[in-house]
Amino acid sequence: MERYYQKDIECAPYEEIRKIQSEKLVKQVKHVWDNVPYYRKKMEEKGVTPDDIKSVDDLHKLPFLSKKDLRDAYPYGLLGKPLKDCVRIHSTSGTTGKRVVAYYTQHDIDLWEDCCARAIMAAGGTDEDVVHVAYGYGLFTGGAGIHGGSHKVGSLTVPISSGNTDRQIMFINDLGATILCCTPSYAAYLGERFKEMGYGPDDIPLKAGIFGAEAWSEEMRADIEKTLGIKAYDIYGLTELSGPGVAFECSAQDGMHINEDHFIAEIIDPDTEEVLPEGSQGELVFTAVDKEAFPMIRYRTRDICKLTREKCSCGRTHVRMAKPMGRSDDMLIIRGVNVFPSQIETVLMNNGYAANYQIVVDRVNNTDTLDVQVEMTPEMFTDNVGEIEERQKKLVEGLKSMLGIKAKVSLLAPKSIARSEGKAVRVIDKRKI
Ligand code: DLL
Repeated sequence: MERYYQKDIECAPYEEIRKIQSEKLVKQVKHVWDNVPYYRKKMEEKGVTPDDIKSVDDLHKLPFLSKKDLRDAYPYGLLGKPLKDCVRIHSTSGTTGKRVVAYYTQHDIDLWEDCCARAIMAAGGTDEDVVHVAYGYGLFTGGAGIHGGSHKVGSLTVPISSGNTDRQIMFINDLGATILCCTPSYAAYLGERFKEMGYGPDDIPLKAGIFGAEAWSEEMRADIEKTLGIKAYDIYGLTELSGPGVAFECSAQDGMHINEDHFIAEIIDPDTEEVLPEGSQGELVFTAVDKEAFPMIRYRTRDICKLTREKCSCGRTHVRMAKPMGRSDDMLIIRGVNVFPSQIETVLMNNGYAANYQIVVDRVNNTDTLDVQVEMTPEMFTDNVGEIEERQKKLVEGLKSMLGIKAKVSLLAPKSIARSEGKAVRVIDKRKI
């Protein structure tokens, strides 16, 4: 049995977790009713009062919160505590419209860092580890959250932030970093750079990686694990709910345990808003039952995934979420067919390509076009036209069978697509421009 950070709670029987959630939910609903006029109005409009909420079974009676509510209530409309009790903000990296600004009391920071500490422990971290935090620091939650979690575990924390890849490599080597934390696309880039510099997996001190903040495929995991010689763990979270650590992977690497003592998860049909049974694919909705300053109730994440309560070999009992397929707003509709970038990534990686690709969507003569541009790896790079055509044909067929529609494939020379230090931009949709 591996070490647990908070075994009592992480391995508690379902009934116990449900009891904790119910007690906290009742309190939290009362808290927002009393302190967040914006949400109270939403409850009144739906004809529900705190008296109607007696347990988790009543959750469905409460109104949803959406990104639109966050925009409408910007900047202070959803605050659950006076500003004098808040100690920090973080914000999303959204490029359009107003950013989401999330507030934290010291209590909120503590519970968030606790969640991140659980994630680090679940990835095998201890106070003997050197945790290299290459998520961005600043308004983004990645750096600060993992940093706080690493302190709680007692690991030596390296707050390097993102960027300056060669310096990252020097620090990893010189300090003997054992756990790398960054986006999966940046981990892939670090792997590529290590390889170019002549390091094989056995020459790199890292043993584990905690990667999240964007969708990544199982194929990409295998690739990163092989290049860096590590076990790669997924971590999920969003600014509205605190940041990383809402859910994390354990040694089973088979779905992410949601920290259910703090967050109640539901899956809904994004169109009808109906709650779906366990195992169904739909939009993930969270209720944060402990957060004081920014108390999200039934927050619609727009992330599409599934939940399972099947027993996990690690012993943890908290519900697991599958890797999100992507956000409902990342989903492309091409000639009427739903396409997730992660499906394209799977085809590319199954054919031996690395995750250096871009998806360009356009509309020509009223018809949507899909152009998948992918770099050849240095090993496959050639100027033999016949060979390139053969490769392109294979990818076109693979994409057709995965997506059901025809895509154009462009094979590019190695290093022609810009590398990302944070969340990778994979899709260029020219139809919206
Ligand atoms: O990305 C928080 C985070 C930082 C998570 C570091 C993990 C590691 P936001 O910038 O608010 O917060 O973006 C949240 O990113 O709704 C998902 O769409 C996506 N996302 C986060 N983690 C994963 C993951 C941070 N493991 C949005 N897999 C979420 C897929 C993820 N998508």
